[in-house]
Amino acid sequence: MRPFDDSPLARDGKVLILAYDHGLEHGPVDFDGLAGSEDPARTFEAATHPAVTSVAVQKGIAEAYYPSYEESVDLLVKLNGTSNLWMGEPDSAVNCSVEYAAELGASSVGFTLYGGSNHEIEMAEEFREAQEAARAHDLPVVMWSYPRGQGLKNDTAPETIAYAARQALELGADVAKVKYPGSQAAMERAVAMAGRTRVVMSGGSKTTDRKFLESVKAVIDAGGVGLAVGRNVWQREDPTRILDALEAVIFDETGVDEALARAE
Ligand code: FBP
Repeated sequence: MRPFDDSPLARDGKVLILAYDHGLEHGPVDFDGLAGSEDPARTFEAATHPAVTSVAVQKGIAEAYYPSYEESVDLLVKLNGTSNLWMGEPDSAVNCSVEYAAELGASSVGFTLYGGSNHEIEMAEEFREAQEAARAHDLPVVMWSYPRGQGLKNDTAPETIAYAARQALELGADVAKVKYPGSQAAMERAVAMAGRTRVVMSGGSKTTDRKFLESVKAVIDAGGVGLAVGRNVWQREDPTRILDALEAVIFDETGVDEALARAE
């Protein structure tokens, strides 16, 4: 029994996760361009936008801020994560148990798998524990499926992203969060490989409204169910505008021009 459809992680089968684990994964550099963006409360406020189905944070931010937003925001707790200070082969420490995520109020959990890393075996074994515990708690699992490591030349090549999506299906994730492979056709292949696991795109670094929305539109047209996005929302001066446009493209399936017009 897979818990995705009944979960607040999805609305009408679509997903818009607002990711805010960058302070750990990238460090303070991600907050440099916009004063105030280092304040988690600002992103929780953005997550009260009706388009956002869930906010994804690490345990410490969930502990400190979620009690103020329990009524207005749905919580995804990221179970593993590593700082950018780590210089080894890609790996991710398990920082939170599924049990504790549930206690914090999470209605879903997230887990990074670096397929192709020299640490893939240990990470997959850790994922197995998390996925089975999540099943016991009826919590959907989102896999940040990010192939990377010394043997991998191009981590967004179409075949790599198709493999990332397949890995998520094979290992029991409900949602595969993958990088954009560069075209709608490549995303269609990833969606086909993922079978009954839903596919969402990972936002990436900040770009123009139009370029960003075009990639989101290609994902929806390819059969993806949405997006897990961070910087392209909370690094903007006004996160509401881009969330209005994302709501149009993801939930109303409009074109990019109409979405941009709605965000005026
Ligand atoms: P963005 O939309 O800002 O790319 O965020 C998505 C995300 O997966 C975050 O959850 C995570 O912190 C970050 O990207 C990791 O990106 P990478 O490992 O590629 O630097």
